[in-house]
Amino acid sequence: MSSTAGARTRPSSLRRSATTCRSRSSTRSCRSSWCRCSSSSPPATRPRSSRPRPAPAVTVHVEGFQWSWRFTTDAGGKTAKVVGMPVSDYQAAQAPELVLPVNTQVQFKLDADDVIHSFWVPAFMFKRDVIPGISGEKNKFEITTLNKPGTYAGRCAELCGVDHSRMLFRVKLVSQAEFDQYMTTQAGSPQ
Ligand SMILES: [Cu+2]
Repeated sequence: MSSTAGARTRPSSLRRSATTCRSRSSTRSCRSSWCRCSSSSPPATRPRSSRPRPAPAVTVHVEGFQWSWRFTTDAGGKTAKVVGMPVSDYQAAQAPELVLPVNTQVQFKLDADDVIHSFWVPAFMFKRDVIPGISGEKNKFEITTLNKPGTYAGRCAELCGVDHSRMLFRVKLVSQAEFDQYMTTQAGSPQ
């Protein structure tokens, strides 16, 4: 019992150095003092962050202006454009509508030429400022859309001028088949 207890109390570094390399035919990799090849663990894999990320299925170029939005959607080699007009709360049904598929990775690129706006969809729990001088190539983010079809309200969250409150828009989430149909019918014909 005493010999077993003694082995248990040895420092882990000593246990490692006392064992021999069982998993490698060459001792070349054992020259480094940090080598722990005796543990028979596989070689380190590439860090997760270095793996290429899949391209988003849909890209939306969002342009804020006084006082509405322009949405340019690219998906599957097709492009659809929506140009909005300022609307009041009681005209919300006429607000520009951004159509997206449910449960899909979407990249938003944000641009503005006049003043700072803020793109906000409360149901997505995300908003981001749209800033003149910072292009959409730098000011961008990705989300996965909700997995629930429906129409979700959007608005500007930055006081940007006298008609700021009229910068309403809608995000309509539809099935992938409906989205494909939308892109086919809307491509090249701005609303
Ligand atoms: Cu605003």
